[in-house]
Formats: sequence, structure tokens, C-alpha cells
Amino acid sequence: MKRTWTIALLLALSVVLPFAAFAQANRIGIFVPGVVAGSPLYEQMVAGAERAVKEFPNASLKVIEAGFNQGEWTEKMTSLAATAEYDVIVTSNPAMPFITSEVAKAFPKQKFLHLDAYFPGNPQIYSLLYNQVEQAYFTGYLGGLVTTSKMAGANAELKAGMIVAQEYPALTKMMKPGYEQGLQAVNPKIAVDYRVIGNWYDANKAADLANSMIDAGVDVILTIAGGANQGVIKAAKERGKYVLYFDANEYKIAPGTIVGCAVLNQEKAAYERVKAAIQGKLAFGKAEIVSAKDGYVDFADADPLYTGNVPEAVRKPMAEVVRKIRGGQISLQVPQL
Ligand code: RBF
Repeated sequence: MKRTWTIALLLALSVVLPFAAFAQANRIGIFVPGVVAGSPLYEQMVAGAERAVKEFPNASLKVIEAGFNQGEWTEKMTSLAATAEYDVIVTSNPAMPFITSEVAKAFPKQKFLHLDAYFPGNPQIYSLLYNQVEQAYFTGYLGGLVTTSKMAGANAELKAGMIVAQEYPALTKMMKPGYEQGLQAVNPKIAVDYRVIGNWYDANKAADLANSMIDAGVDVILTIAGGANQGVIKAAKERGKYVLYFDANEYKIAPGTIVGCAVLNQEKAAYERVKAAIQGKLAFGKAEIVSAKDGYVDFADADPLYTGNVPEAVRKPMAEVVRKIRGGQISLQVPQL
């Protein structure tokens, strides 16, 4: 008799449980801190989340662009949580958990899924951080090889550029040091010309900064500036200099000018984590860090626009370093942010 009941109970659970799990988080809202177009990580976040949501007939997705005025983000995030229309709010950039952790207090049922951020210990928040020391090291090492190369646009000066939109801990503690370490691994005498634009959209100002660097002897520039990247690329192209691109494979924007792309696999991360959230399997409260060894940080070396435009004398030593970072033989630790 007891056994019959147990079997009946198990059968009932096997019917109910999957639905219970599916009911966990069907309504996904994406809060874009900026605009999607031109920001590689935001484009990937949306693409990955869309791919996950499509797999679940009951799941829905809405993308809300919060724009470039960062002073409005807290209010906009609060309004979004107040609608109670989203089981999980997905967002991306290292500053966002400092906003959502405040908003979370007023809306204890609201869950937040953060990509490109680190925030442990809050049961309403899951976060995933990339090892951007590795990502920047890829660009630095390649930049060092390019500036010391015989490539047509390279000069004798040991100067590399870095143009960024704004300063924040992930940039000053991971990306800048990673870039410098990479450059100096090629030649310790390479100096970095570093400039800050002040926003994520002003391509004209970015072009002015790039031109001024080029005047000062820089022949290769790492740009981390969202939509403003276009200005750096335009200036470098016009002057026959080189660009190191961050976050996505975008050689096609300017083949031969963009000589290296250090990518983050945020599309995959967004797909996997949103899918887990929909299935009720995402570990809220947890903060993960992923690296090249895990396949989320990489250098786009298989693209014909890389192999076809960058000489073998540069690609060969680069391949060695890429192999070692992928395999974990060169280990670059994420610092306390
Ligand atoms: N990256 C973009 O591509 N576009 C943006 O509009 C953008 N806005 C940001 C705002 C803040 C406050 C912070 C901290 C970062 C922002 N990022 C943006 C940078 C992005 O999260 C990441 O750090 C860089 O793309 C390098 O991977």
C-alpha cells in the first residue's frame, strides 16, 4: 500500500516538477545601460538572451535601452523592477550591481542576472565576470609585436596607444595593467599613451585623440569605447595605423586596420545563464569568474582577415602566447576589484 502511494507521488511529481521549474523565470527583461548598437557586449547580451528565450515557448523577452545618461540609470532600474513584469532582469557592465543591489532592497522578489560584473553574496543577484587581464594581455602582446614590426604603418618609436571611454575599477585594475604587461612582455621599453574620452558615444572626440596620439608617434591603438570606437578606427585607417579591438570579432569593420580582436564570448554566457534562469537553475547569490581556459575569453586568430592581413612574423609569436593563455600555462590573475 505504502509503495503504491510512493509510486503515485513520484509520478505526480514527475509531471508537476518540470512545470514548476519552467515557471521559475519566464519573463526576461534586459536593461541595457547605454544603447545596443555599437556596444559589442550589449549586442552579444541581447543575441544570447534571444537565443535562450526562443527555446521556451512560454518565455518572453523585452529589451529596454536606458541611454547614456548614467545619472538616470538608478531611477530607470527602479521603475523597471516596480512593474513586477520581469522575473529576471538581465544587464551588463561592471557598475550595474551597485545599482541593482540598492534597487533589490525595495523589491525583494526581483532577481538580477549580471554579465560582465562581479558582485558576490546577494541572494537576489547572480554575476559573471570575465578575466579581462587575459583579454587585455592578448591585445598588449599583439600591439607590442606590431609596434616593433616591419609592417608598413609601424614606426621606430616604441609607443602604443590606449583610448578608453571612461575609467572604472575593471578598466584600471584589469584592462590597463593587462595591456601594459602584454606590451612590455615584447619589449619593456614600450610606453603607453593613454587617453580618456569621457563618454561612450563621441566618435569625433575619439578620432581627435587618436590623431593626436598618431602625431606623437603612436602606431597601434587599443580602443575600449563602445560607439566611439568608430572614431579611433576612422583616424587610424586614414593615417595607415593599426587598431586593437576589444570584446568582439570585428575585423570586417576595417580589414587591415583592425589587426587584432580580443573577444569575450558573452553571447554564449548570456545564452547559457538566461537559459539556466528560465529553467530555475541559476545560482542567485553566486559570483563567477571565467577565463580563457573556460572558453569565454579569447583571441580571434582563425579569421582570414587576421591571417591574411597580419604578417607571419607577427602571427607566429602571437600564436605561442595565445596557445599558452588558452591552455592556462600563462596565468594572469584577476585582482580584487
Ligand atoms: N561598453 C560599451 O561598449 N558601451 C557602453 O555604452 C558602455 N557603458 C559602460 C558604462 C559603465 C558605467 C561601465 C562601467 C562600463 C561600460 N561599458 C560600455 C564597458 C563594458 O562594460 C566593458 O567594460 C568594456 O566593453 C570592455 O570589455
